[in-house]
Order: sequence, then C-alpha cells, then structure tokens
Amino acid sequence: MLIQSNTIASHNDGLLKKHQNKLVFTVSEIGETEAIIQKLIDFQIAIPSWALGTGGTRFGRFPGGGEPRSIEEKIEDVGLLHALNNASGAISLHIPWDIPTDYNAIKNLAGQHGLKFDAMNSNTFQDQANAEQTYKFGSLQNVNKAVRKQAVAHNIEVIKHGIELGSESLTVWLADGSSFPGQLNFRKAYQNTLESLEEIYDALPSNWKLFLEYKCAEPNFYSTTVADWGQSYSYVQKLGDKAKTLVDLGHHLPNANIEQIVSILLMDNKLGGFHFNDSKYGDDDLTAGALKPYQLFLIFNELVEGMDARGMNHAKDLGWMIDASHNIKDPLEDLLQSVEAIMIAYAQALSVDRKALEIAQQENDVVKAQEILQNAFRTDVRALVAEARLRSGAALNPVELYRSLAVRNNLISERGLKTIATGL
Ligand code: LRH
Ligand code: MN
Repeated sequence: MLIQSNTIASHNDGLLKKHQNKLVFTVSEIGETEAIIQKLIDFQIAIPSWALGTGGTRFGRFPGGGEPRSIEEKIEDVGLLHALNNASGAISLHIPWDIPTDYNAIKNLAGQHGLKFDAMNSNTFQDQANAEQTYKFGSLQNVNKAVRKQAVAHNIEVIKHGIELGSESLTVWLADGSSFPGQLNFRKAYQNTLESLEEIYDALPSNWKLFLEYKCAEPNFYSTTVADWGQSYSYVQKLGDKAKTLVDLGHHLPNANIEQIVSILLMDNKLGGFHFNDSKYGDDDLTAGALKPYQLFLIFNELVEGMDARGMNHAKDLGWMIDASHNIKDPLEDLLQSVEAIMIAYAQALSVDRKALEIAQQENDVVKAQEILQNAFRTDVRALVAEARLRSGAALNPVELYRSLAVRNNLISERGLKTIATGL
C-alpha cells in the first residue's frame, strides 16, 4: 500500500495551525532549534525485518492479519513507515528469515521506497531444516569443530548477501551458553568463540563493521558466552578496529546503568550501535520509551556528549536500529511509536545546556546538574520532531494518519487475515 504525498499534505493542512502555535512556544523555550530540527531530519532508524508481523510467546500468539508474506512485502511495510515519518530510512535483514533471491529487484524496490539496507543479522540460534550440524549446544562456542565451521560459513554467507545489497555491517548475536553448572568450560567456550569470530572478521570487506551483540540470558539460563558489555568488549578489542559492541536495551541484568556502559564504549570507540526497545523484567522487546523514557533520554544524553567529544556524525557513525516484538499491538503502529520515542529522547538530549551542565559538574553542584538535565527531559520537544517530519514531507501525526487511512484493513484485504511473517 503506497501513501501519496498529497494525502500526507491534506493530513498536515488539518493540523498545521495547532502545530505552528506549539512550535512558536517550543522555539521560545529552547535555543538553537534550527540545528536540532536539521539533526532530527538527518537521523534515520533502521526497522528490523523480523518485527513486521505479530510476535508471540511460548504461551500464545494472536496474529492481527495482513502480515507481510515476503521480503518484498516487508520492504513495502517499512516504506510505508518511512512515508509517514521520514525517519525509518533503512531495513535490517535477518538471514535465513529474509533471504534475498533477486538482489537487483530487491535493491530497486527498496530504492523506490527511499530505503537502504542496514546491518545484516546472522542466525546460528535455530537449526535449518537441511542443516548437517545442530546448534543445540551452541554455535561458535561448540566443542564440535564441524558445528563451529558450519556457523562461520553461515556468517560469511550473510556477509555476501549484504555486500550485494549495499549493507556495510554484520550483527552477530549468539544464543550460545549453558543452562547448568558444569555443562560448559567457560575458557574453552570463549576461545572457540573468539577463534570463530576471527574467521568471520577476516571475511569482512574493508569498509564493513562487525557488531557483537551481548545478552545476559535466554535461551540459556546459567551462562551466556557473550553475556555483557565487558565480555563483548573483550572480544571486539581482540578482533580489531572493525569490531564493535552492539547494545540491545533489553539485554541487561536488572538495574544495569546502560547510559554509563554507552559512555565508556563510546569513549574507547568500541560502541557500534543499538537495538532500541524497552522492558520491565527480561528481554521483553516492548515499544521503545514505553516504560523507561527517562533512561532512554539519559542514554541519548551520553550519546550526544560522547559523540560531540569525538567529533562524530550523529546520523552516520553509529548503527541506529529497533529490535522489538509485537504481541498485542499492530506491528506498524508499535514501530511508529518506537521511532517517535527515540526521536523525542534525541531532541531532548540535543536541548541540554551542555556548558551549564559542565560548570555544575565542575563545581559538584549536584542539584544544579539535575535541574539542567530534568529541565531538558521535562521540556515538550514534540513540536520539533513534528516540524522535522513536516519539512521532509512526512506526516505531522503518523499514527493518526495510519489509522485514518485504515492501513491495516487495507493490508488485510490485500494479503488476508491468516498471513504469517517470518521472524520472531
Ligand atoms: C536476541 C535478539 C537479536 C536478534 C533477535 C531477533 O534476543 O535481540 O538481536 O537476532 O533478538
Ligand atoms: Mn537485539
């Protein structure tokens, strides 16, 4: 389903007056809003190809209908999101859930929707029907050399797909670990994993990055072989400059200070990118900013401070991706809400009075420092995020337009009620 620019224009016409009033007030509250709006226009968040259908848990799955049946329909759905918010300009593919058969056709289709291919994701956490070896006891860590060999070959195959599509990074998340004490020799598991990652690293083109994603638990529940930022850092440090750590917000033990992890990884130029989502208990993969919007703001506060300290290009120098799963919400509405929450946190962080904060920190004026941060968090920046959309031809209120166009009903009439998208 394509959304025409005149449809978006008439939607915006109805909201323009109210938007301009809010914008005038916001501009009076925050300095340098033009620079902030331009940064928001440039900021693009990659949409996961595996989160365009209804996810589920072991207790059940409640499909909403009209789900994409192919990589082409997934690209159309991400194109639809991008037409509505002009901030979803890339898709991140997961292999083998989305194996591209005709590279040129896929690239052309993505190009028609203004989309690029962001990080490619390998999958050595599920056995494929025709696979010779099983990953039951892990992949790159496995005591069996033949299993490690199969997993390395898969990652190199994923890189090949990515090269054809113009991607420039590979995300490796390993479910590898153990569920019982004594099951695994941690040192040998680490060494097998490092040796295997070195083979994958050596297959990377010179302009590519390898993102090593850590996770504290699930599907293994005693140890995970890349369990936290320290372990990921230890691997990527040994691998080389093209290897970086990927931070999935849902992959931490309770109460972890993720913004501090981000600050340290950034300082050492070992932060590769993010999988944005939110959670209360485990790897819940909920809408970004739905439960802990202040944490999301604090993470972006460290990102802006750390990226500016290194003179980095905010939009291009890190991997900005969502990783979510939708059990009860419409997947596309959920993704629109996640992008909005991320853009708001970024705009709030850009509005922080950095000079005043630095002085307060130098003077150990703890109260003043908190006042400066919370003033930015408590400032309504939604008009700046909406203005960035308006100037780039997108909708002032994407979810409202998505609903008023009955997009889901259109997709159901086009694809049917029972279609199931590949992915989680
Ligand atoms: C693991 C993870 C990883 C993906 C998978 C879909 O929990 O976050 O990024 O491969 O979800
Ligand atoms: Mn993830």
